[in-house]
Amino acid sequence: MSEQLIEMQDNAGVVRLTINRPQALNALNSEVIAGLETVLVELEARDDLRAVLITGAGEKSFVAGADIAEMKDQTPEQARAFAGQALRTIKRLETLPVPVVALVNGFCLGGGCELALACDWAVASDNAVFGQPEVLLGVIPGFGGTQRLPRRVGPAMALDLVTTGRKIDAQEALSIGLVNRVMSQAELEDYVGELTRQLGGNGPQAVRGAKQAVHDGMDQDLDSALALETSLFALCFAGEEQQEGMSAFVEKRKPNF
Ligand code: DAK
Repeated sequence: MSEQLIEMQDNAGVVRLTINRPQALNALNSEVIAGLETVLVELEARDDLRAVLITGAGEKSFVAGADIAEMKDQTPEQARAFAGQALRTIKRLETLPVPVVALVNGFCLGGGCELALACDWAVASDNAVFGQPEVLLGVIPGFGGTQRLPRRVGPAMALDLVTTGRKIDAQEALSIGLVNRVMSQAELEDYVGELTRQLGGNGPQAVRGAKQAVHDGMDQDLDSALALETSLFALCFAGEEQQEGMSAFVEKRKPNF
């Protein structure tokens, strides 16, 4: 039942996930979150996975936040459990071993913005609207926004957004580094198709290693992080991919990964 709320399309290891609850602007209720977690557990185990794209159904909304109607009467214990389920799921998305791209169409608010923050890339349509409006509802972000937002855009801008609850347009989101690219709705699909083809066509172990180095290194001091990079770099030479990539260069042909 819950899986139907998450649609999955697979094209040679490039997986597109669509949060499919357009009647509520794809708001995250516990059923959507459970469905997403089920799919992510499946993806974690796949060696052939190359890239993941996550989006919301329809052109109006990526995700308009956590489900306010579901949260309204929660006790502190229920709120803690709800946040725990969402945090665990968002962490699974963030730690998938391949690049994860958020395709943001329309509203990207509250829990939606927190979901996008866990992705490696965010590509937004020019009608996208971002924000952490939780304070307007008498709560604070509960799905990681107070922690991932300052790490992405810096503490001053994060405090601006989480304490005012103001919404920003796609251009402002681009200017503060919340998203990588902004384009018209019409251009979005072609661009994302090309991006995922590019990500999917690169050396898969190298792409995984690069993601791991950036993610794990960010939590370490510089010397430890550089040592991690060296280990992962050396590991590249233990597989066939490096041979193929470098041989292809020398032989003036395209590598076949
Ligand atoms: N939750 C539930 N339903 C939602 C929703 C949401 N976040 N956003 C929209 N909907 C539903 C609307 O109720 C409406 O349903 P019907 O009335 O048709 O049944 C339908 O989607 C269409 O929405 P509108 O009629 O409002 O559409 P408009 O174009 O007029 O307005 C809007 C679009 C995005 C500006 C508006 O819907 C809106 O302001 N939505 C709420 C946005 C928001 O405040 N998002 C943040 C949610 S709070 C925590 C855990 C989590 C969180 C915090 C703490 N703990 C456990 C500690 C995180 C909280 C959030 O994410």
